Amino acid sequence: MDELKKSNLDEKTIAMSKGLIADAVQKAGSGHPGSAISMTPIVYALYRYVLRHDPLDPKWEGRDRFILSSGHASLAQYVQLFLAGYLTLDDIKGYRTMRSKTPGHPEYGLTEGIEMTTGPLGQGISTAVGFAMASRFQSALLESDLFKHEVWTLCGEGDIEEGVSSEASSLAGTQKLGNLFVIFDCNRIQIEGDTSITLTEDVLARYKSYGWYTDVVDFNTPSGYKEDVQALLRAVKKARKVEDRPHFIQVNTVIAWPAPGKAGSEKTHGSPLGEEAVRDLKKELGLDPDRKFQVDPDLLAYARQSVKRGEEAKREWEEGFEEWKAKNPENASLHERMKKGDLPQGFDKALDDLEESLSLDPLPTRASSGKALNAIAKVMAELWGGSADLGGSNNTVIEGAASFGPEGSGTKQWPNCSPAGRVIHFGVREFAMGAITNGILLGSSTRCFGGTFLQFADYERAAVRLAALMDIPNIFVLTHDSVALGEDGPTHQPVEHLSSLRAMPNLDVIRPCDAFETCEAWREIFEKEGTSPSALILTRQKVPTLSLTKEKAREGLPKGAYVLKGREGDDLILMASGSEVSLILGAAEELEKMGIRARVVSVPCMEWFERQPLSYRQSVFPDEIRARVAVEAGSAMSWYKYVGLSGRTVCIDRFGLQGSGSENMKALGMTVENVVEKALESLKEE
Ligand SMILES: Cc1ncc(C[n+]2csc(CCOP(=O)(O)OP(=O)(O)O)c2C)c(N)n1
Repeated sequence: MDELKKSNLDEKTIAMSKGLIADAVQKAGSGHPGSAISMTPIVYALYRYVLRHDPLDPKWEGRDRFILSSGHASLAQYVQLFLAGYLTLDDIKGYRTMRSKTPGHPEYGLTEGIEMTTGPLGQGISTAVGFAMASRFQSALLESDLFKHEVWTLCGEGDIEEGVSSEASSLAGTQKLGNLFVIFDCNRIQIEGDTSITLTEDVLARYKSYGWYTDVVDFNTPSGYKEDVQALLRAVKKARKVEDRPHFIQVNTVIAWPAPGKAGSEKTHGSPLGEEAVRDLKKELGLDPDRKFQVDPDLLAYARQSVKRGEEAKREWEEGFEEWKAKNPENASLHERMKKGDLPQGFDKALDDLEESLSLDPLPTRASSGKALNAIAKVMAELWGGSADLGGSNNTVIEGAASFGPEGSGTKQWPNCSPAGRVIHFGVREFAMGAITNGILLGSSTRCFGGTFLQFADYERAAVRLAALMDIPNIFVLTHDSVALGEDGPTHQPVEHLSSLRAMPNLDVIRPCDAFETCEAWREIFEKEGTSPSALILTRQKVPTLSLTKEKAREGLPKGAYVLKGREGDDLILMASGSEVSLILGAAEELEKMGIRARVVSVPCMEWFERQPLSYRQSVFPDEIRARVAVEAGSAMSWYKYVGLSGRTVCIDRFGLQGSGSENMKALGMTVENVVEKALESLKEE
């Protein structure tokens, strides 16, 4: 921030950046030049003067985080990442080409300096709220300001219009996240043109009412359009003085400025400007119209001063870090373990002890899950999470822990609030909860979960998808998993949800059948290889606790499907997940009475089963047994791959009913008699 006087060099670097953006879109033949061009002064100012970052160490823990919520404007970030030293000019030339580091929308894990995948509008700004919460929690947990950093995000009207940004921003205000900074690129243009046809509220007033600090920087000055980087930096300085509220700085811009005949038009949003227009733009910017991908070495050297700045900031941080480690060995070893992703001592024992203590009384799997979660939370200090206003129903409350919130913000029901609080109250904001928990995982080394009813997983689905796409180990706890939830009726009874979640790549959908499988599901969520997210699907109603799972789940559950009861020469296979496993056990008994040997297979997680070697899969589902019945209180779709052409399904391919849980299950065919009937049918077809 001391280098403001060099504004002329700044202007030239910004002009050069805009030329690179126009060329890259032109070369790719497609892309989003408009806002990438007009956001450039903002992104440049952030990387050059505001963010604490080290291009030589993109993952440095002490860095500030920057998220481009307007993912379509990716080139605005890529070009600054190039100027700062994260990317090469060839990367810029490779924009939108296959396997390049510069895809159409920024992708987490692919490109240095990209903190999360963006593109689905609204999610960047909402996930940023999670990043900001993570920084606060982690620094409180480890009792050090070293883990406090700023979280910056740049968004456009599209993000503001998406509902999830309102959910998350509202919560950010309640949480008084003083480390969160949103810059709103207000160009009053979206794909269909002037935003006054869709967005007429006073956005600043809205953010003010959420409890945010707000400010405006207007590039449309009385003396004409001026990309006033210094005015922006002054606004940043002013905002930083306010530490007890999140910050919203609106910057009024003109899309694609200063492309002659194009600036201000929605046509620049999503297609190349055209060769002639790019030449005109370059002339306007003082660049050589005949040169493509023009980079002035002096300006590049000027921009690369970020490297030195970053190295210095990092050196200073590391000195503090070494000192802290020496003085705080306990926290330091917790920190090291969290960074490595290792499990705490006593993790297995906590679950073993819990299983030991379980009786064979029936228990809803959501209740077993609450027990397992709490057993783990006792030994895993970095585990936190909550629910979308259903904590008691989802059994997601960490008992005895404080709530996460600013000091002194407690209520009658939740009197203890603190930045180290482990119970998060998301409010009825499922989508924001998904995005925020994603941000928590991306922004810290803590572990996190979020709960709601399975029915409302659809509300948070787009965030679940981003977790799967980014390959981050989020835990989505989804209870009340079938029509057996009863009297709340069809609006609350999930039917298609299991199959629809299973259709999502890289998401492990786990539906344990009883208390033992539920404990093992939690164990495997933490012990499994890789970092894929998990959806844990749990019952509202009581289910029998089985001695069979007590004996077999530890080994069987991680394999995704296993034989609960069976031997060589079985006549048919009954398979089920969750609450329907005890149903097929009952059916197997009835069949046994008829002299039919039914194998019983519990299928808690199809994704884990698919990863097993063929020999194992065939040992569970031997090719020669073609009479098969799959039973699940949800749509049949995901079971056809296991039942084969002679098989049958006992599933629910219609909406639920008004009635008690047991009435519904009976009316919709989830009965021993029905399973037996289908088994006999399948045996006939063999
Ligand atoms: C959730 C979602 N819906 C739709 C889109 C498609 N889309 C990409 S950009 C855009 C318009 C965004 O307008 P704005 O944020 O004002 O961006 P600008 O035109 O200023 O670049 C739309 C609809 C998307 N990326 N994400």
